[in-house]
Amino acid sequence: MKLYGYWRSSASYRVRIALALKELEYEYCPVHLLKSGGEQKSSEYVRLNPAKLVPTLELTDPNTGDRLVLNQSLAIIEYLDARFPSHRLIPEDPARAAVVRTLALDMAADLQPIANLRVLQYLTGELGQPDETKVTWITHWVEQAFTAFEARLQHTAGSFCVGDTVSLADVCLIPQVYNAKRFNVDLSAYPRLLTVTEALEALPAFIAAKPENQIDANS
Ligand SMILES: N[C@@H](CCC(=O)N[C@@H](CS)C(=O)NCC(=O)O)C(=O)O
Repeated sequence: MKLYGYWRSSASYRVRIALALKELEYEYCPVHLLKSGGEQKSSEYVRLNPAKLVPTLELTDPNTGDRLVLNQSLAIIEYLDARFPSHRLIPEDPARAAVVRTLALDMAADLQPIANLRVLQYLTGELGQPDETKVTWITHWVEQAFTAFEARLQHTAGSFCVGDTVSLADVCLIPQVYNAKRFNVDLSAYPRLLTVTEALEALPAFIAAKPENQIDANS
């Protein structure tokens, strides 16, 4: 298996956590999002993902022997969860699965895309906004998303986001906390979220997947 990603990409970070939780071996292929105007836009990478976004997972389908090229972190994680059910990230119970997906989508669908690199580059580039606007923008959307997440956790959390089992919700939360900290967003208004984060950050799979622990860190 090959994972094309970038150390600071939250969508890549999600897939790294899932792979680590399932103890799957893979080759990590860095795609630098800033160098040379962004390697995600190179013709070589666009053949893997026409959306010009990381991550991409490349692997062989065990049933057909065909090469599979998967995009969209949540689609990748759902695939891994179905194929390698050793540590289920999406519970089998439909109601519990819906709760897990709700929290996961709060982070991966509603928050991450509006703080993505190309959105921020458009703000400060084409729209001519100063760098401070970028920080104001990120802080505003993180606060909206984390306020709702904190309220949800009051009903769902145990040691982790949903009860005491690590799920897709946790896999999606941690990369957004990393991003929020990177932009110095004050997280003191979200005590439950911080408690869950602390518990998750101590787990070996989450440590292995950390941006700082990747071969392309600080590149
Ligand atoms: N919904 C996609 C989002 C992927 C995405 O936004 N990737 C970002 C990094 S987290 C990216 O490649 N950004 C490059 C850019 O904005 O040019 C997924 O979950 O895989």
